[in-house]
Amino acid sequence: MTPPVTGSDGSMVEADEAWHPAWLPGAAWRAVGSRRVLVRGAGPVLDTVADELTRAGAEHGGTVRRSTDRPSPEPVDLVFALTPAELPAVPGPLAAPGPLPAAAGAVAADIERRYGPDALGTEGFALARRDGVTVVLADRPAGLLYGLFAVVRLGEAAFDRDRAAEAHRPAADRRMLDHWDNVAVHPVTGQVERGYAGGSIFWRDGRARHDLPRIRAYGRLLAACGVNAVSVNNVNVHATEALLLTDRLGDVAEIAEALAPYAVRVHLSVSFATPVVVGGLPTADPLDERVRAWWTATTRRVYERIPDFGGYVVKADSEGQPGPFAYGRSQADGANLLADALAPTGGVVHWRAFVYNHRQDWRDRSTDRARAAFDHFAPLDGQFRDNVILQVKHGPIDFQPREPVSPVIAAMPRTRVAVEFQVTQEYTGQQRHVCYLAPWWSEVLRFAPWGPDGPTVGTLAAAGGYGAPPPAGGGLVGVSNVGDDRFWTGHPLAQANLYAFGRLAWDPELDPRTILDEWIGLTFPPARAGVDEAVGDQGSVRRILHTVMDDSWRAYERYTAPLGAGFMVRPGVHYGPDVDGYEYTPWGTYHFADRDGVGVDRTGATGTGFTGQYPAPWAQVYESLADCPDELLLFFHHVPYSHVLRDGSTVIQHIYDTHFAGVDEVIAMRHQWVRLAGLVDDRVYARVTERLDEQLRSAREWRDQINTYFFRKSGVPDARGRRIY
Ligand code: GCW
Repeated sequence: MTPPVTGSDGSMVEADEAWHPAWLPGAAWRAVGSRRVLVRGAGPVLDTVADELTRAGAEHGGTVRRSTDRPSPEPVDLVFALTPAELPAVPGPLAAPGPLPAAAGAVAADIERRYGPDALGTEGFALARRDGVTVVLADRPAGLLYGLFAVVRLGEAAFDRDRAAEAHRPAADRRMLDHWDNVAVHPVTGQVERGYAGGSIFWRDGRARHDLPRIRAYGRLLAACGVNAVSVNNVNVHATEALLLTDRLGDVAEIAEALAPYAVRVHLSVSFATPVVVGGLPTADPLDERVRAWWTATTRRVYERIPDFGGYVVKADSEGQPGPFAYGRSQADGANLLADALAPTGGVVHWRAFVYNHRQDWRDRSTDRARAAFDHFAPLDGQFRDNVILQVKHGPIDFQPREPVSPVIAAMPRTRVAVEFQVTQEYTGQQRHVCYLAPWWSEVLRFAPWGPDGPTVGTLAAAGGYGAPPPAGGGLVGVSNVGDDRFWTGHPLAQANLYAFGRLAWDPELDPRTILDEWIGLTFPPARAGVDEAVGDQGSVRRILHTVMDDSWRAYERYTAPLGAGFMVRPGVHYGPDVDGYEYTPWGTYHFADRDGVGVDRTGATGTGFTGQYPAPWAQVYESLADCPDELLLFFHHVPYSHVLRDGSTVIQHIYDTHFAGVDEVIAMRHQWVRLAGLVDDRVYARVTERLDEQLRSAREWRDQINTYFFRKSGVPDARGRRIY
């Protein structure tokens, strides 16, 4: 049974019919819900912790006591306690007003001994078990919330043996989801731009939906995977959405209030032209005093209404969005204008680095879209205010299934940098294909721009950069894949991408397989207590889901665009193959296939010079045809079809082989999946089955178009004589 969700008005609504519980079904709470719990501390987030525990207790037979209740000699199994910054020895003030079990005091002392003071920060928690009591301590309320979900993840393992005290805190302070939701349905991009999960949970047909139970349930899911910020409207800000900052601020405040109990802060995407389109000023010039005054006053009003407002997200001078270029000003001038307005209240501006010429001439081989972000932003390093976070897409182009890491991430030591991923599957199967993206993101996060001895992208994103003094933190941002669909994400298995994004933002070192395992355990828990999750039906669910999902991103890569080529998709919708769809367009996304070869020469020696934007050793690795990793070959080099890859295969044979193999993998996925009939919720089963049929159809289409295209271009037959059209 799905747990009821407390509406913001305090009423209980039964969620089961309305939406799928994702990774928080009632059964996932069995271990926690059957314990005697003590919660020490007060405040809205602590109330959330206590409410969650109370609800779980009601379902599974446990009890919850608040420290504000009358002291009781009753023993407890699980303690959640806020610690004062100075951790006292028990029984001291930590124990007031009722005595805490001695175990809690001992854990506090252990943590301080092992990690020193302030080990937990604003969101961290300590977890330990001793003397039969599992103890979660935190310095701040959000830490206890994250600690609660950590215990839920552990399940019985949180109670089965002693655990040495361990401090857990997120790598990155900012773990944010950007919604590309429109308030008013846009004639081209609809209610949610690149949304594949129905409508928006926030907006419908020009208005706020006021569906607070659902927004709260969303906040709950986000907290349970570690996300702590959400921007609630599309980065392409149209006329109606521009009003969210002013006339419709109340709608934003309502969302903020619904999410606050789960420690999720709200941000807004704003248009750089708002002073003109909403404020009635003749200009939006960032250096104009009237413009500055307008942003300052407007921002002050936002904070009066939403005191914990996070800040602004801005897409400027990009794909038709207005920006400082119109006034002959730099991107730094633009970002700093908003940063100054936000500074007094502690807000930040997420300024996107996705600036490029989307009206280029395809005949012009010297312009390279991959270069654009670096060319625009690297020279501005050091010019941004401290509360500007430059939000950089993880690859230099645009969320393709394979790209190198953006060189901007390693180019700006004096700028706070956040890395942006696309959880919504625009270019990775649009939530009709199973495509578990954590292995892809993990590769990016583990990439070391200066070679194996240097920091990784994960470290840089968490720290915000690598300059001295260290910047004040960057973050990880994901474009949300959530909509009002019953399963939240259209494809039920795409929930794993949302979950994994949060977990990787919390800890970029986590292994994608481990994350998937966590997600499976939470989402598909045994229906009964006492079931061994490793054997029988439960074991099958786990094994089969791993088989279907672990390698699904690479399978997707195999049956779509080869060797880092990218963008062989149908223009506009970006679903399904269209090899030349973008080849003669102004979008800057070409593959240059001809009868002799394919790929983009981005070398310094003979190409666009993009390789020179990387530091050593990668500049040299990518420049060299011999050293360039095969999976990025066509991103960096134009090669003949006869070029031999590391496995001895030619490029053309590799294209044929991977495309046949990719489709076979989808067939195998489908075979595996049908074994889950009766073992998972019927509605999940039906939805995934239907999507796998489409995935197989689409994969075959990809295989046949790609293979046929390259066979016709090259005239080289498949060495294995398979059918090509
Ligand atoms: O990938 C492209 C998408 C656009 C999107 C843009 C961006 C919101 O096709 O739909 O616009 O990226 O990231 O701004």
